[in-house]
Amino acid sequence: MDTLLQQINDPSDLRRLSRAQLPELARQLRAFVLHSVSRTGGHLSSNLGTVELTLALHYVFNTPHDRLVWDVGHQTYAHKILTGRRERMASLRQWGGLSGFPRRDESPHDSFGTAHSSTSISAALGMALAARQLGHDRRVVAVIGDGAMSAGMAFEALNNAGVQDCNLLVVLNDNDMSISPAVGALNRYLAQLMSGGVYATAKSVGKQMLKAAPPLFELAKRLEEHAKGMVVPATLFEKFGFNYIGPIDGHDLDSLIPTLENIKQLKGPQFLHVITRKGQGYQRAEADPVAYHGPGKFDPAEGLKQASPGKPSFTHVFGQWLCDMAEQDPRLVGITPAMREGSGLVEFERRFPSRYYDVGIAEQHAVTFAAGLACEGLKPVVAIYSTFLQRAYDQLIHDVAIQNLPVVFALDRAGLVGADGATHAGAYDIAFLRCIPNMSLACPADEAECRMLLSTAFAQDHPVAVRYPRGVGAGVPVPADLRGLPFAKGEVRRQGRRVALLVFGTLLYPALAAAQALDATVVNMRWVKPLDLELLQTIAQDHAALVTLEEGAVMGGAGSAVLEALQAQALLRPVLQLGLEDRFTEHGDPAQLLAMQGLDAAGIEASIRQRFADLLATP
Ligand SMILES: Cc1ncc(C[n+]2csc(CCOP(=O)(O)OP(=O)(O)O)c2C)c(N)n1
Repeated sequence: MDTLLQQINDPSDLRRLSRAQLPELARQLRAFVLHSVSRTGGHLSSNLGTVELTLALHYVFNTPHDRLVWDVGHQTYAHKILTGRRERMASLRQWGGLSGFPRRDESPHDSFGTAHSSTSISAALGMALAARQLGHDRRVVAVIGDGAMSAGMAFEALNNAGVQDCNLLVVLNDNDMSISPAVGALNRYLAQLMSGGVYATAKSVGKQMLKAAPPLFELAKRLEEHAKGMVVPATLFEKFGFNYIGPIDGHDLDSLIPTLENIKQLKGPQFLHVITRKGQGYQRAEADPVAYHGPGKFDPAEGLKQASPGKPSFTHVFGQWLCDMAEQDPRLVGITPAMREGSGLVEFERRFPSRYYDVGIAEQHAVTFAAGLACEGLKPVVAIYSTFLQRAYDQLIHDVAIQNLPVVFALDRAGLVGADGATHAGAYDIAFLRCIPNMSLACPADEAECRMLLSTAFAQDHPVAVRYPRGVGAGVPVPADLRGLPFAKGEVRRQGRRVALLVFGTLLYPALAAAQALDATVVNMRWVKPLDLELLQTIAQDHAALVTLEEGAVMGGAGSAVLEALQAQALLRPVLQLGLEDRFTEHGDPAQLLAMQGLDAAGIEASIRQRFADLLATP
C-alpha cells in the first residue's frame, strides 16, 4: 500500500487530503527529505525547517496558478517532492539531474529561478503587479529567510511593495540563523518581536482562527492586533505599508493553515512572520544546524563523520594565511558577507574577534564598508565568493577602484563549483575585473602560490583580487612564512617548442601534462592584470602559436587580455583560447564538467592538436 507521500504527485493531490491527514504527511515528507539528502548530499537544515510551511502553502494556495517564490531556493526540497519530483530527488545536484534550487525550466511550480539570496520580494512583486495589469486573479507569495532578509535588496523591494495595491504575501521564515548565526540589528529586532509572550498569544490566535466559521476575520484581526500591541505599537513591516501578522509557529499546521487561509482573503501587501527551527525533526541537525546546512552524503543513524585530513583546500590555505598575516600586521581586518564557514574565517574570528566582520548577506555593503576601512589606513581583506562579488560590481568600481584603495579581495569558488551549478559558478570575475582601472588580478596555480600571491596582494597600495577555486589543488607543500611572489610576473614552467601554453590559474597542472605529450612550452602567467608583457613578448617571439588557458569565461577573459596585448605590440601569432564556453555550465561533478569542456589534460591536448595540426606535423 502506498504511503500518503507516494500518493502526492501534484499539489492538487495534497489539496484533496483532509486536514487530519496532514501531520502524518508532514512526518513522511520530513523522513523523505532526510533520507534523500543523506544519499545525495545537499542542503539539509533549511529543508527540514520548512516542511510544514511548504505543506501549508501548497495546501492553502492554488499553486502553480498562485505563485510561490522561494528566496535563495536552498529550502525547496519539500516543494520539489510535493510537485511531482519525488522520484527524481535521487538525482539531485548531479549532471542531468534535479537542480538544488528552483528553476523555471524544471517545473511550472518553480515560478522563479534563484540561488543568490534576497530576490524573492522583488520578483514576487513583479508577478503580483503583472497579475494586476493583466487582470489575473492570482496570489503571489514570497518566502524569505531572516538571513536573506538582511540584504539591501529585500528592503528595496519592501519599500516599493508597501505602497502598491497588490496581492502580495511575504512570509518571513525566521529561524534565527543564516548559514552561521544570524547577525545585525534586524536579527535583534526580530528576536524582540518574538519575545514577551507575543509568540504564545499569536499561536492561540491561529487556533481561534481554526475554530472560527469562515472567515470571521475581523475577530481574528482584532486578536492579532491585540497580540501585536503587547510588544510594539507597530512593527517595522507595518511602517513599510504591510499588514504584519505573527509571529506564528511554523511547525504547527494548526496555526499555519488557518492563518494562511485568512490572509488569502485579504487585499494589499501582507507580511506573515513564521518561526521555524533549522534542522527540525533530526536531532543532530537541530543541535548543529551549521554543520548540517550543506552536508555531503552521510548515514542518518551515525551523523556526519569527521573528515580525514587530506590535502588542504584553497579555502583552508586562505584562512591560515589570514590568521598569519593578521598576527604580523595589526591593520588587517577580515570581512565576510555571511560566509564565515564557506570562506574559511572560523579560526580568524576565534583568534581576532575584534577584527572580524560578518556583515550579513550584504555583498554591496561589504565592499563599500571595506573601502571606508581602507580610507582610514586599515588593510581590509574581503573574503567573497567570485559569484557573490557580482552583486557588488558598482561598489568595486565606484567606491574602491576609482579611489584606488588598497582592499584585498580573496575570491573563493573561482571557476566551476560543481553541484551548485551555474548560479554559483565563478565564471566571470576575470572578465569583469580586468577592465577596471587600478585593479589587479592574480590567479595562483596551486596552494603554495595562493598563499604567496595573497601576501603579494596585501603588500600593494591598490586593490588586488586573488582568485582560487573550490576544493583542493595539486597538493604542493605550502610555505609557512609570508613571503610573496613578484608583482605581475609569470614564470616559464616547461620549455618546449613551436606551441606555448599561457596558463592562468590551476589549469597549469593539466596543461603541463598535455604539454608533455606535445613538447610544448608552458608558462604560468600568475597575473591576468597586469599581464607580464615582457614575458609575453619573449614567448610570442619564440613560438609559432600560442594557447591561453583559464577556468573562466573565454569571452573577455585572460585569453582576450593576451590577444589585446599582442595586437598592441603588433606581435601577430595564432592564438587558441581555451576556457569556459559561452553558455552556463549546469550542476555536476566538477572534474567531469571540466572534462566535458575539454579542460582536462586529454581535452587540452586534443584541442591543440586539432587547431595546430599542420604546425605539430612539421618536424
Ligand atoms: C547573494 C548571496 N550571498 C550569499 C549566499 C549564500 N547563502 C546561501 S543560504 C544563506 C543563508 C540564508 O539564510 P536564511 O535566509 O535565513 O535561510 P536559512 O538557511 O536560515 O533557512 C547564505 C548566506 C547566497 N545564496 N546569495
